Amino acid sequence: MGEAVLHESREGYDIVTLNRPDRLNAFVEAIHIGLARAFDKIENDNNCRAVIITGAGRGFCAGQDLAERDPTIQGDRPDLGKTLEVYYNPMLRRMRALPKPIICAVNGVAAGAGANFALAADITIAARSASFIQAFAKIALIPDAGGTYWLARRLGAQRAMALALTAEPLPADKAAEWGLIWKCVDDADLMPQAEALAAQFAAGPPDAYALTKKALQAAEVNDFNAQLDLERQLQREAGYSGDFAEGVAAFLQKRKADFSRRK
Ligand code: T3D
Repeated sequence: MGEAVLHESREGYDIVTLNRPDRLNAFVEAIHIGLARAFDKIENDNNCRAVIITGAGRGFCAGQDLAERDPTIQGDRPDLGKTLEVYYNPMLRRMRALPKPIICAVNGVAAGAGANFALAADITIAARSASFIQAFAKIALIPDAGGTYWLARRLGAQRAMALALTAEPLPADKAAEWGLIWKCVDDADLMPQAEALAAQFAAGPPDAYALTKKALQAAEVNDFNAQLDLERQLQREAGYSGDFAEGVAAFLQKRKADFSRRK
């Protein structure tokens, strides 16, 4: 059996691939451990300035591997709160806190926690053949892995509730039309577009990206005045970063900005 998570470094960005294609990359402990290892490296590597997460084979991720929840093996009253707190939630918190853009390239079906893992990326792009399924109701669970948070914020009450209660697949093009993800592209264009975006971020201003991520996350809870105060504080940091001076100089000199140096 190969590695459950593949991790490659490219010029300025990393690609992390869930790799259990025969199980549609369903989550098992080895995937959680592989993702945690990948993030250990990504968080500490200044050469990695953006991340792509994708899946091997025809699926992106089918959520929790249900073979691990077989009631004849693990008992019929498992503590799922514990598995979320030990395995899923730490990873989702790390993704949100990472001061680098995360692009999720959804190559096929994304179901259960797999769908919501995809939605936790900063930018989610999906292949036209992909779909998003809040599969939980079919096995008598609620959407987890951040699903209730993203559905309620991005879709509005009716669409969020209907997807959660019916477990109907949402095709990628409709997910983009509804604003659940950024865009849907032809299957053959998925990785080229994700990599072009990652390369763009790798050449962009890292501090501005980190501060933008922080500002937009805070906007989910702040009122207008608090957000204006935060923008003032973060823009001050952006101005001090040195990249602003380079960006303005490049504009005035009609050349491409060079954000390659770090502070
Ligand atoms: O437990 C906790 O810690 C709490 C956290 C819970 C989080 C969750 O994610 S709960 C939700 C779990 N996921 C699901 O309920 C989805 C189950 N899968 C499906 O409904 C379907 O497989 C799909 C709609 C995703 C795709 O359907 P299809 O027809 O394209 O593929 P398939 O034939 O169903 O799947 C291909 C193989 O993958 C198949 O195995 P086989 O027959 O070739 O040996 C199938 O059993 C396997 N597979 C797919 N999903 C899972 C899975 N095996 C284990 N666990 C899965 N989740």
